[in-house]
Amino acid sequence: MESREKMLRMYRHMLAIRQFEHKAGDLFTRDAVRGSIHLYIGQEAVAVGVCSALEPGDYVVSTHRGHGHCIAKGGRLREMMAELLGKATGYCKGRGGSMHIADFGSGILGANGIVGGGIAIAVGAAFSAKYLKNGRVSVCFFGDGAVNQGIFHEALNLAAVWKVPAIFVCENNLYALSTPFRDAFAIEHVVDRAAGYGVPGCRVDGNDVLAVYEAAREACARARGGGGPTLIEAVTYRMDGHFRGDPCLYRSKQEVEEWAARDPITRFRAKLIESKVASAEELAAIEDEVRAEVEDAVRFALESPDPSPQDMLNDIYA
Ligand SMILES: Cc1ncc(C[n+]2csc(CCOP(=O)(O)OP(=O)(O)O)c2C)c(N)n1
Ligand SMILES: [Mg+2]
Repeated sequence: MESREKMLRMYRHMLAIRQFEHKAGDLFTRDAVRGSIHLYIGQEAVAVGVCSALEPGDYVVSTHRGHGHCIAKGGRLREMMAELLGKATGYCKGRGGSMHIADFGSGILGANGIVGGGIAIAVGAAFSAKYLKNGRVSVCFFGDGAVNQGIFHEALNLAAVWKVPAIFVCENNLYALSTPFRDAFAIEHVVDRAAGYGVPGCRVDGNDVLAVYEAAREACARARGGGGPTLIEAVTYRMDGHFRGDPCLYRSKQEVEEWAARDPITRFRAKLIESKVASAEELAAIEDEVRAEVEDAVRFALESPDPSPQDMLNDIYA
């Protein structure tokens, strides 16, 4: 069993993601968000389980559904929220928005609007760790949709041949936009592809934060020990639409309800209480703290200035 402190940190991070996403969704509805957002609600256990196995210097590469990865790796809520609102105080000075948040100081190499666009970047980061012998690992998060992009094949093959310390985390949430997994794959599971690259693979319940954490810990130990990459398939479900405002006509009410009953936060909360790691009162206190942090981030973002037109041509390579 993990330490109490570690488990409570996991709970705190999962809640922070959930509450951040609810606020981001509200602000989007009020037209305060610049550009599109894809919410991570329902998948929190994947980002938190994986990032809890990482060291601060390790790298993560994220996707269009990236807020959770960023928060789990130590991204600051204020700068994230400000970036969604296109403010000068955001991580990218308001120029990137949701799908380009990066924070190199925390090892967050960036979200990606291109499906599969991060996979090769993660292999490059893993190569640098091997070359510099700095003991870091590089984690790439991507969806089931990215697995059928050519870059997945090239990047996994290269990572396996070079034996770089990369961890490929496929968040199989059963849909790529409106396309069900079953219509896009002739194999049973994403993890079946691992054998084709000669890398170990494992399939975990992506709504069980401790199961994800264990799988990531094993993959990290292998990567740091020179054993090369691992492919993890974390099976999960997005509770919201593909994007904010998606009517979700492609999935049944029954399916959505079945997955709602497997809510990763509700499950972890029950487990913490049942195994006497924390009382309901202690968890409620954490919930209040997280709510205050998220509200502070929203306030900070709303009160922040817009970028100045005078700065428009800064940071541009030409
Ligand atoms: C190369 C590319 N093709 C298509 C799109 C449009 N698009 C954005 S997200 C998405 C679905 C991605 O599904 P998945 O990888 O399973 O991630 P999920 O949205 O389920 O988290 C598509 C088709 C894109 N952004 N990039
Ligand atoms: Mg998907």
